[in-house]
Amino acid sequence: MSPDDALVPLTYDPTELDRTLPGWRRTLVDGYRWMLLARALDRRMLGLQRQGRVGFYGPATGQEAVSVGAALALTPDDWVFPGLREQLIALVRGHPLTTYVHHLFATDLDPARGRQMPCHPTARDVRYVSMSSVIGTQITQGVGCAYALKVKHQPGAVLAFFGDGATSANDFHAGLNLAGVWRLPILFCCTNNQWAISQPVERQTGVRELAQKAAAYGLPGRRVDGTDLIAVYREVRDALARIRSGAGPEMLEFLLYRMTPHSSSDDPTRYQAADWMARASARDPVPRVERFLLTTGLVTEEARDRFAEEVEREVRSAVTEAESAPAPDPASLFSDVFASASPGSIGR
Ligand SMILES: Cc1ncc(C[n+]2csc(CCOP(=O)(O)OP(=O)(O)O)c2C)c(N)n1
Ligand SMILES: [Mg+2]
Repeated sequence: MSPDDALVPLTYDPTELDRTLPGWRRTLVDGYRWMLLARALDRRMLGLQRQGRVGFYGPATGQEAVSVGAALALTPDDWVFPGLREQLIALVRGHPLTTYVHHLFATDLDPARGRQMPCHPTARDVRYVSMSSVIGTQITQGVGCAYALKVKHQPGAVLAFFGDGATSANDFHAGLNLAGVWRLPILFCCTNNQWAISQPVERQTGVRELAQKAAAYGLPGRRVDGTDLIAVYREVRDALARIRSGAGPEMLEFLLYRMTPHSSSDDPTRYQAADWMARASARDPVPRVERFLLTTGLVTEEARDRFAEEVEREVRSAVTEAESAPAPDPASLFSDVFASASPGSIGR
């Protein structure tokens, strides 16, 4: 059996989508192209990391439908507090790919000037807040932002992303608790890729579905197929509509498969079952949406090949630009850190 035969297809009826999801054709084609770009970026960056040209990389292969589906459901007023694998959201919202690649290479044109770990970008232009690597902290930070939106009567909602492992961290419980008490405009998005590095989700929690944890804090929680771009887009769009109308916070659990090592510092062959990748490939979000688009005629094979070439070119050109950019001046170490440099500091 070829991997294509094993693929679990998306089985939506286009006339039903016309009725329930206005604009879905354009959204899906755009989303598919972004997913191709993310995959090209992962391939290239993992290769560059192995060559010692990038320090660290946390791939999102297998998780692209969540980032793209969510990003396409946002408005410019919304804020994103990402986990390790949601950089694509910043790109879909308009953060330039070259700026993100400058961040990965820690050049002087990285908005954080090389002070953040690679894959932890900050994209102020699109309300995408840099994450701390400490698991779960973006949850309470997102809750703080949602609280600010509420007390200042500002429009918009917050999306806070975190993995399955983070649902066992203190910040998850503190964050959902306060959001529930204060009825804050926040959507908690759990990307359940079934692994916290080498710890499988069933050895981490006694609940059947992580979405059930939301009930403890008075929030609706729902499990969604995180490998289905249409399902993600629809669920995030609908949840945000409820949240914006003042209905209070919610949690979505996106079930998906991590299709790469945890990061460039990991070797999953030491702990994953031999059939893991075969099971994951059957639900690979990219071929799933691609096959649907080809079958419905929304994308032709020529357009698919053209997209694939274009995104490769975009990634290549961003890498070329970043590799020729200067490193940050060591004297800039304290810039933006202190109002006035302390005695003895560089660049006084
Ligand atoms: C408080 C804390 N404990 C441990 C770690 C080490 N660590 C980094 S990633 C990770 C697993 C995270 O798993 P999950 O939340 O499922 O996210 P995923 O990486 O699978 O997307 C761990 C334990 C950390 N960064 N912070
Ligand atoms: Mg995980």
